[in-house]
Amino acid sequence: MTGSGRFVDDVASPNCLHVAFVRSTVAHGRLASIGTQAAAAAPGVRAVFSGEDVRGLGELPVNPLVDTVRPPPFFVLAQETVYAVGQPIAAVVADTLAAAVAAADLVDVDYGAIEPAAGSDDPACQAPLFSALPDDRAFEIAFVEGDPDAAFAAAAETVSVSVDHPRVAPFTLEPRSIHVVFDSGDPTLTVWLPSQAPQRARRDLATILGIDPARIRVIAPDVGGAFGMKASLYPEDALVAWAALSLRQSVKWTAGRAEELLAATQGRGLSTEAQAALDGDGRITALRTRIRASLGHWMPFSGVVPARNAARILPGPYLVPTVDIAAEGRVTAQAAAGIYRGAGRPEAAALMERLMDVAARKTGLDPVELRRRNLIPQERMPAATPTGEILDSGDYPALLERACAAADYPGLRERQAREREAGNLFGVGVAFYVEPCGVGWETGKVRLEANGRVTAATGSSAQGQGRETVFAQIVADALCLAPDRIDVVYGDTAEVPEATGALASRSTGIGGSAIHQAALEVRDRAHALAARLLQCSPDAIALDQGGFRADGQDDAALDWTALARAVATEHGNPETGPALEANVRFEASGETWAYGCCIASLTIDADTGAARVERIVWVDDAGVVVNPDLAEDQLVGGLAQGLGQALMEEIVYDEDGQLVTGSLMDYALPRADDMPDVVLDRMETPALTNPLGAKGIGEAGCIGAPAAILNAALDALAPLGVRHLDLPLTSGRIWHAMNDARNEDRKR
Ligand code: SMO
Repeated sequence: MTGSGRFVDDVASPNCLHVAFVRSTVAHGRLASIGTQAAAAAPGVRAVFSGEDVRGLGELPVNPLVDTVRPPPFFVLAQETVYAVGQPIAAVVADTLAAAVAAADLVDVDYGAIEPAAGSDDPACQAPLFSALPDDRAFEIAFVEGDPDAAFAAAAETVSVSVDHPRVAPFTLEPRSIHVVFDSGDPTLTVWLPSQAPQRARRDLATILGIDPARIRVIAPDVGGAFGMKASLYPEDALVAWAALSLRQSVKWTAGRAEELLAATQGRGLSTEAQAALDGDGRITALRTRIRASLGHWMPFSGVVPARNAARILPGPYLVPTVDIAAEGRVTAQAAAGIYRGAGRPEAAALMERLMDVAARKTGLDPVELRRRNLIPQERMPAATPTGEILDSGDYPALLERACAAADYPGLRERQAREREAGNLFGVGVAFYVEPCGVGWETGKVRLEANGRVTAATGSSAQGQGRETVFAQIVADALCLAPDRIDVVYGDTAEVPEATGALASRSTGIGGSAIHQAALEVRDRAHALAARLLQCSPDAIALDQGGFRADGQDDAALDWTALARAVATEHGNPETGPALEANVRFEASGETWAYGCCIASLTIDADTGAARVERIVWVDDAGVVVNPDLAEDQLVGGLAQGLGQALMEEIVYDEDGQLVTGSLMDYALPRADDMPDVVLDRMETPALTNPLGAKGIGEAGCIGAPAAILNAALDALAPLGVRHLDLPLTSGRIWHAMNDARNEDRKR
């Protein structure tokens, strides 16, 4: 905001070279030849690299969450074949960016005969599919619980829905960037990289380059948004690091906007369908679901996550005993699909919430009443789900009632009746959602410095969420200190060698708990030290804002500055150690699940089909909230992205595999004036899996809001007989749906 941030592209190093990539202009082709001579001879050019130069490099590890995953090969630069438009084919390294870009234009790529190879023709993958890879199925996932066939045979009613989620662009304000500093006098390669997981980036880069991770230091300075898109290493990153090693000189690259649309990972791209069996009371007895993911031509580290999340989250917040859930990922001739804010959670929510509304229509029950009958009751918490998850805590029915009260749901339905009477299209959409917040561990280090300030080093990296503020609060609370006395550091493998990183809404719950425990450990050791210095029993002293104080001795306090001085004096004392420092690796005892409910009200212009979301009333339960202002901002920011997905965002490839939405002229991002009124409320049910009781909140806006908006749009159009809408809900799509329904009507 003030211009004082320091992003990777701001980092300067002497004699740094610049890279420009030559990218495939076709979705599938055999590389007959790559003419690099003219480019190599151009002014300022140091090297032109192509596939053959990087043939021996290693592959990017893919998270083995699905142990049978078969990722397509990872190419730093294309080898004999190109698999998607935008795939890097060659890299020009030059003294200036302008020289690199100009020379890249001179590289002459002959694609030979372009024959679309026979690949999957599965229309559900929504892609032009020219996959020439031997197996276009990279993974399968299945969950079966109970006897689905019997449950469906016994059903009083069955309903089915399908929801396809087009791919969307994560669109971080700061594009991808990497700056590799090579210093011949220093065996360590310093890699400036805006990564959510700098420690994993270091490991993966070492794997690809075939060098010792100890030779790499990754630093993520200020990061201008990530949203999952900056969680994995990219082919371009590997090339830049390899080029620095090969040329023994610093090298940098920053993606342009168009390159991001073309070659950054994209989100969603899941097509989903489901059937539900209902008993005579409107309770879902069984769920059958098929999920298909279009993966693109390579897999980032978390490539299986969206489909896996969507599958394992089902049946969401509802009590459904019997399930048959299958998911698969297919390689397609597109940019790689990766995790993006929500990562499977929005898809699970949309599917269940569509089913709820369709079931309500079929049974004649109000959509809220139907949800009431199906939500997991509070007394069942913690609840085991049919996919093997444990929903740790929460009161789903209470939150639903709270959302209905906040939205004046009965009032909305009355208004709807009036609007319909007047010939207006007005819809109300309810969406309940759950937000699993990650498993595993994170590191935290708290140290009392000699000057009395406190350093808190966390493995939870930061991308603009306000991490420093929240983590300083956590440490301040534990140490009875003002937050401005605490310096929060992160994102540097030299400071924090081991970490998981900022993913899956886990940072406050897991990373915050690590830092909280480290702070408590420092506090306890300081307490013992203070007792010794004040010459009294530990029971006789207490910590307050002024420091440690013996009972009844108001003036004789030992504050943190005095303690720091004492520690420095006693340097080498085995009891206090060289510094008052605690290192913690906190492992959560399980996954915590945030949840919430959005109620959207929306109008549709009957002439143009333009949908306008008027208002979203939203109750979220993220467990114990450390900083309410930042929590609200996470919700609203996520909502803006969720609104974009629901109403306008869509990556489009044509049937030749060309990217149609390659610029902001063609790819619609929501703007300030698209935002509805947002009314927020919250519940705070502590998480059971971490000592802070915190759940996640970062992805909620992308999860609940799109499903509520989709339901609201279909609710608005229900009188016309429109039963299905594809996302995003552009005016053109809605207009066509209305028109088709009217024509159907006329035929009847
Ligand atoms: S989509 Mo998140 O960065 O796990």
